[in-house]
Amino acid sequence: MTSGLLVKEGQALPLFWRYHLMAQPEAASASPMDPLCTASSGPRKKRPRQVGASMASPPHDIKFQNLVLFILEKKMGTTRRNFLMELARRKGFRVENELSDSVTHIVAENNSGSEVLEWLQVQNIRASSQLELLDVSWLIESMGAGKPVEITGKHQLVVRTDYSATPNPGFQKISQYACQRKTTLNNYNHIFTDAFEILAENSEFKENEVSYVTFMRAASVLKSLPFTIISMRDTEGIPCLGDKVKCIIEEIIEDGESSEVKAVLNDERYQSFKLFTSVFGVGLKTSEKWFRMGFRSLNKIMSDKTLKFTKMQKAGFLYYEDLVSCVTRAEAEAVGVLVKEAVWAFLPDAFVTMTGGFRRGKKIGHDVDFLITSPGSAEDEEQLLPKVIHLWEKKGLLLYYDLVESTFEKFKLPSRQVDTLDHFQKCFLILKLHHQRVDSGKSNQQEGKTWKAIRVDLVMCPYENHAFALLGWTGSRFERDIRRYATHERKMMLDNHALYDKTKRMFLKAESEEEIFAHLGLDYIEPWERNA
Ligand code: DCT
Ligand code: MG
Repeated sequence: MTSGLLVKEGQALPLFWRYHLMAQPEAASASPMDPLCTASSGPRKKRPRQVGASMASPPHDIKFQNLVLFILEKKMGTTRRNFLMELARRKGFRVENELSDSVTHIVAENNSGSEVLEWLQVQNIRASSQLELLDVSWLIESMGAGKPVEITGKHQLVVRTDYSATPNPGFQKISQYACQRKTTLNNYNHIFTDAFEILAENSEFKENEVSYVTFMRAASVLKSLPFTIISMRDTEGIPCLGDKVKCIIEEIIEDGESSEVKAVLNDERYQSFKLFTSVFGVGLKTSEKWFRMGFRSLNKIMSDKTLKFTKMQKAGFLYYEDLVSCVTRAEAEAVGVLVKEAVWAFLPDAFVTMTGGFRRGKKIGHDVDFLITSPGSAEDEEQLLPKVIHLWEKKGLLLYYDLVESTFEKFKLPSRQVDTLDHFQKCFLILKLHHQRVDSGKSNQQEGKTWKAIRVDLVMCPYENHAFALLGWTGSRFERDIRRYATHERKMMLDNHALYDKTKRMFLKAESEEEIFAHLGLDYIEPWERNA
């Protein structure tokens, strides 16, 4: 990293700066404002929100032409950033609203150099070695001095560059977002990810969202690693691994297991919730109720005359054995044939895509998910699922269904919730899959029973939303992280229906998943690399 101020000559100025320089406005009088925002003079009046401070405020003379500053909003906040930008401009500094090639100095607060570099990487910007990464103290001192002060070590943000010392050569910065990592089913860290998934599940049972997210993110990032963690040094530079998570990794490295995971697996509440939620239609609320009532086994629950079950739970108990035994790929393909036959009988031009875990290349799943869309009329679309259900009912293939009507509204902004269900018309089913459709002769077939009950989800979406629906229904943690990325890194809102750009105040259309990634400035990740 260089020290001292950099001179970059011959670079074209952005248009609005050229305008400012040509206009030669009078410098605004620099008021003795407190750059640390500590002084207050009387009650604070609410000022109208500034959209891009330089546009809203009068232009100022640039005294230091060779410096182009960019102030990072991350961890600083919009208000303080706007305030510092305005003040620096009044003092004659050139401060850019947006990060561009002309920027020579990035000023950040409460960020390490590595964090700034990570942010730049998320923006798809390569930091040149000439770019100064500076703490806000340098800007404050410079504004106080009325000129750029000399950059010393205390101003420069430290970047950890000793990656070559880690035992994983070719080590690259790993993003905190699953949508910037490739995660295949080739998991080199099962011993850790299994542990974190159990801890995450236990947190979910306790409705502890923070702890759930912590363990899921840890499991997710470890699944993306192209090597097995064998020592704590291997965890250096990997995001999403907090102190608690690292303690557990260390214990597993040393003892081969985690005492916390062992305790969870032996915990009566965890065991009961695991058992109860394995029944289709039973969620956390019902599990809690049954656990409090003292139930510990499904047999006792099923034979209890005082309990009332929903239609879904009744089906869950009735087909329990089939539903807990995983769906194989061969079974999923056979269901696919049934779905296509039925759909195409009514809408020959419909597109039927198997989504969920099977699209990501998984060999087994708990259900089979399908997305259906058609370039035809909305009425045809609306009628399709009821017709398919009716057909299967007539053929005796329908063991259970719940048709949920669409609540989709075309211009509704995408949801901020990362885990809410979408508004498309959908049907949750249990289908009877006859064995002749799959490879028969399986050992666990019940005597004389020629079929297996399979959970199937069908989702019907308008043609213009199908790329978003496909991305959403292909799923895994990847889906949550791409939405989080859109919100925090791109000021966009993404859900299963649409992508909305808050800066441009417009919906961004996409015909394919590739286009959605492109809108977000992300490299495309194939479905089988989304097993985050
Ligand atoms: N999905 C969604 N909104 C939700 C829940 C799920 O958009 N609230 C999407 C994301 C994943 C996809 O649906 C399929 O969900 P599951 O079948 O539960 O997951 P899976 O990855 O297919 O796992 P499994 O192999 O167990 O079926
Ligand atoms: Mg699924």
